[in-house]
Amino acid sequence: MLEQVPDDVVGALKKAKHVVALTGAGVSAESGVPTFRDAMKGLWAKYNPMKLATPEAFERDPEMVSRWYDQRRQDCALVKPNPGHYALARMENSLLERGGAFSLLTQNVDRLHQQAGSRNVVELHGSILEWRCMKCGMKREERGGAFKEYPPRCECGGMRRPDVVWFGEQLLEEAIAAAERALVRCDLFFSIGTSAVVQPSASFIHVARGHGAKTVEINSESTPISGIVDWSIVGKSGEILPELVEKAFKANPKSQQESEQYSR
Ligand code: BJW
Ligand code: ZN
Repeated sequence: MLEQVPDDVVGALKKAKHVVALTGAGVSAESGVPTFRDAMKGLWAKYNPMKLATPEAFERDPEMVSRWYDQRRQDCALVKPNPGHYALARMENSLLERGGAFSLLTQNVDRLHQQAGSRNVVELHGSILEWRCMKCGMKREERGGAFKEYPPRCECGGMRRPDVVWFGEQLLEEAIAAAERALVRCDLFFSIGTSAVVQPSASFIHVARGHGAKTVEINSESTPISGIVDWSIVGKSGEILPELVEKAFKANPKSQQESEQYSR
């Protein structure tokens, strides 16, 4: 296969102590999950996701918005993690094995990172699998078939909504705090498969850079941060990440030596 990862990036990962990866919809694209901006296909083609992912849209038309989310929730149950997800899980394990640290900050709501084995995952925008009652706050994971009514109702009679973060809503305080802690400590920051325009995640790269981290972008297209990062790799995360992780952590005598050197 064509080699796409610059040696410098492999070198940076080999010597990194604390890595942060910020991921977006592009990482799940090769699993068959439409990216956010591609999500309005077929039946939903006439809707604008920027307008649908808002509290105002739910208030105006809870039936339609909850149907859209329920369709996406059920689609998530049909897909599997791809090589990019697995490579990130391997990156975490390999870093932990040599005494390093890894934090995965994801904007994705599909839980595919956890399914692939990633452990230290911060769900910045919540999860589409969790639905919460807007009246009593009861939250429950939903893995079954389609809801019987839209919007689904709680036992208390309240309307239930997906436990995701919509435009104009605050991210969970714990998520922001966990992201901040990781960003100020990391020495290598990856932005992977995200259009890098939705705040506050879009500003994470500046925090990491401001604290001295080297930065890498992996994206199939260029984005507003492509000119800012130390290395921009244009390509599919499902191809780039396995190549990168294989090269940085392969268990050959040389890398064994390097990891011993590192732990001294
Ligand atoms: C591949 C690939 C492959 C494809 N391999 N790559 C400051 C200035 C201006 C505005 C604001 C601001 N601060 C806050 C705001 C408002 C707003 C915002 O950012 N607006 C911008 C649009 C300007 N932010 C918020 O409201 C946030 N809240 C907040 O900050 O609260 C405080 C506050 C509020 C209001 C004002 C000021 C302060 C909340 C944001 C919540 C976002 N929620 C969503 C929906 C979640 C539920 C759902 O899924 O429906 O999250 S929106 C949507 O965008 C979703 C995504 O997680 C998020 C990011 O999208 P992502 O992941 O980047 O996906 P795409 O589709 O955009 O891009 C995919 C990328 O992958 C592309 O680049 C492809 O090239 C690439 N790709 N295949 C590698 N195989
Ligand atoms: Zn309730």
